[in-house]
Amino acid sequence: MFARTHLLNSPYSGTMETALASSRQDLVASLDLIETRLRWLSSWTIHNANHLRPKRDGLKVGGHQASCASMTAIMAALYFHALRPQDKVAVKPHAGPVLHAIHYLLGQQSRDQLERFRGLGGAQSYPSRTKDSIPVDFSTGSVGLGVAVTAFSSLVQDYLVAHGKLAETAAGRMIALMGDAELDEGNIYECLIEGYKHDLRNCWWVVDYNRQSLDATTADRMFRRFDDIFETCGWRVITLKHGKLQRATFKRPGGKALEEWIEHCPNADFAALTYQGGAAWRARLTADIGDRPQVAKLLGSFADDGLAALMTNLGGHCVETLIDAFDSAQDDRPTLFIAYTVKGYGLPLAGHKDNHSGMMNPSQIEGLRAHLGIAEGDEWAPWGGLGDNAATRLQAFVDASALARKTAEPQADMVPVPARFAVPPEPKQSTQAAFGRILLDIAKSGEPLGDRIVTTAPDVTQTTNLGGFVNQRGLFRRQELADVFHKAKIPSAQKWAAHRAGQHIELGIAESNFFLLLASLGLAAPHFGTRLLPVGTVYDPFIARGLDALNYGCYQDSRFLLVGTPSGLTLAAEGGAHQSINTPLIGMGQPGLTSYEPAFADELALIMAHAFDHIQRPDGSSVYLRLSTRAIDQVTRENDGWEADALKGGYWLRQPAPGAEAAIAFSGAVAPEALAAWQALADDLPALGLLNVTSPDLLHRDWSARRAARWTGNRRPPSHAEKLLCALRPGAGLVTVLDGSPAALSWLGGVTGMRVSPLGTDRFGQTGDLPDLYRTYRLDEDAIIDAAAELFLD
Ligand SMILES: Cc1ncc(C[n+]2csc(CCOP(=O)(O)OP(=O)(O)O)c2C)c(N)n1
Ligand SMILES: [Mg+2]
Repeated sequence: MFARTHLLNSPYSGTMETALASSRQDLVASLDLIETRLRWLSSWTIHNANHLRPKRDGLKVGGHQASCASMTAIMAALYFHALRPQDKVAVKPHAGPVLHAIHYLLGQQSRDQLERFRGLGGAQSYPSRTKDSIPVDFSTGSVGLGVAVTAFSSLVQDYLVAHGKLAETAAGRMIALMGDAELDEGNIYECLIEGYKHDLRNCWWVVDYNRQSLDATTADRMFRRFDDIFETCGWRVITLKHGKLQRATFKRPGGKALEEWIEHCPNADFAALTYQGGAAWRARLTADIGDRPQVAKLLGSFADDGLAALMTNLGGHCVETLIDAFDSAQDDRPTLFIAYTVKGYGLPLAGHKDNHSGMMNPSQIEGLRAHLGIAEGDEWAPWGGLGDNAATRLQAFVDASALARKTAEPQADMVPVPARFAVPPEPKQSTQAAFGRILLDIAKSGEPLGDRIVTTAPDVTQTTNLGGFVNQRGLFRRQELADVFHKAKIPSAQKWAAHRAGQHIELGIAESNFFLLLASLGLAAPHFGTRLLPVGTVYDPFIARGLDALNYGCYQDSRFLLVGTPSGLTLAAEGGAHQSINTPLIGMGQPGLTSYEPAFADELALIMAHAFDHIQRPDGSSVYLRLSTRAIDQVTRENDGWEADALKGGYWLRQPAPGAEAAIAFSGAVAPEALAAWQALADDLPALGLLNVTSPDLLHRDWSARRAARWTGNRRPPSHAEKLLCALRPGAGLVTVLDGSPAALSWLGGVTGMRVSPLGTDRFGQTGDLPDLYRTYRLDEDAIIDAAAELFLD
């Protein structure tokens, strides 16, 4: 009876599959065989990379056979039973080879790729969206992030459903397959809290609960605590502690005592006994509970191997238990499956506390091969060790799976971006104010662009000037939320009503969540077929708090616009912890992110129009704008000749005369000081140039690519920095200045071989007003003049 119900509910109710798995027994048998194949192929892939492939560098190749074997049953049951085409999975990084093995069985991964596992151009160590040839829904690697990102993708999916861009029926489950040590990562709990606030749904996290981390076995004290934490946050917790065999045995005379013994067995003891095997289990159980006649009889009914198999028959290795658990959670409630497992299950490494990086030696893998009946030379055969009939049947089974029917990721249309945005007209303004104004204009414009922008901020919506956009477009929530203050007619500049059509996703102060949400929003196009244009604002210094999550988003080639504001010493009265110093270097050093630090509103308008286009282009990237609340006098332009250069990273705000022997190069909010110093020096140095560097990042990248091109045969024209600086005479002097790390600009001296006097901040800030701070940290006009003088003193 169960089998019928199961098949009706199953995504595999196609005729072929029904014929193949006409009974639950068939389904279980197929999944069991697939589990074995996954365990073998993942082990062999790692073995090949470490022991068979020639090595040139003496370095460890690595791979995690024990972490893989821990999850093979979970992944077999998930991928070939529970998964639907619309579901997306983040795979525990160290189970990457299992994912490759799954696609190998499906004929979607080549042997060549597996043979080059962890080699150049081969299957990646950890699943990678951008580098792997198989479909990967989420990259993983930095533990914890791949888990939490699924919650945010579920929120993005809800956003698209609410905005009519995705049918409710097309909504999938966002699934994380996670290691238990990932539960130690703080970002998991930040995400749980945010998920609860947003009424998270359609999310499954499956914990491979092997109670081992990298270093050792994990703390017994956490037993049941995870249930409490997740249930408090609205999750259903399903614990898969025992497999079918264990549950059946517990019902036999003496079984209750055995169950209780397991219940109280410390993690480390359980792991050690697992490693030692059947005889050790028997000795220990006999010593602890063997004085009870029924227990003695029960133990006596198992041979040593059988006893070892019984004791490790945990829920996460029992396909039947797994499919029942997955089948029981068919609504949209977020669900945590705690699947008890043994790290290294079915391998000689099982349970050893050092098995994380442990690997089977050649004779051990040979033993496993023989045990599985795989003929020598057949190691790569997808169904090696199985008879022809079984192989054909299993191939048909996997070919009929939802995974096999999963289509390639959709290509989303580009959202048209106006050629330019109106420049806010105020003669004196800050880049942050201009940013808010430009976004407000977009919100009011009725352009398609405005409908696709989604804004978010970690509790700094108002102080980063997103308020105008939010007032226009509202907050997003699946359930409407009234603005109590507005209803009560209490005056407030900020409307805070939430509804399904809202376009701002409110977040608490957790920058890791902020970056993970940006990463998820920025993957809406490939994940769900609708492009969203995420705009996230954060205080510039607190970018550092979410740096790994930012890196994670960029690594997946997610596309968003990040605005760090306010920044630098211009947060004067806020004090040293709020004054960002090294973010210009983060902007330069982060792949997948192009950073700009505009000084004037018209530069910002130009760069924003470019950015909304750039984040949509296949060869584009995410964009980071470092802005400021410092209102400065805007410059008047004679023409728009500066624009093209500004988009390349810099332009001459004051063109040097031919053969000039010096220039000042600045970025961002120190423009007034740079201009004043230029003016003051003009009498003595009439040829002096003033270079406005809008993007140290672009200038540097272009320059180093040009250098590299010479050796890689991809010739490219002289870099923009070279073109700009060759306006000066060879050996000229350069004063560089920005409100941040001086290293962001001082490298410019190397471009054509110039002497440099670098100014910037390289120590913690403090409270003060801006004149005091700029004087103290030597960013004022006098400092620039002194730095220029220094160039000529020697
Ligand atoms: C953020 C981060 N810190 C450290 C590591 C190194 N590391 C890799 S796996 C691991 C422990 C994994 O344990 P668990 O999640 O339980 O997975 P298992 O291999 O036991 O299944 C650690 C510390 C990492 N990948 N990411
Ligand atoms: Mg573990």
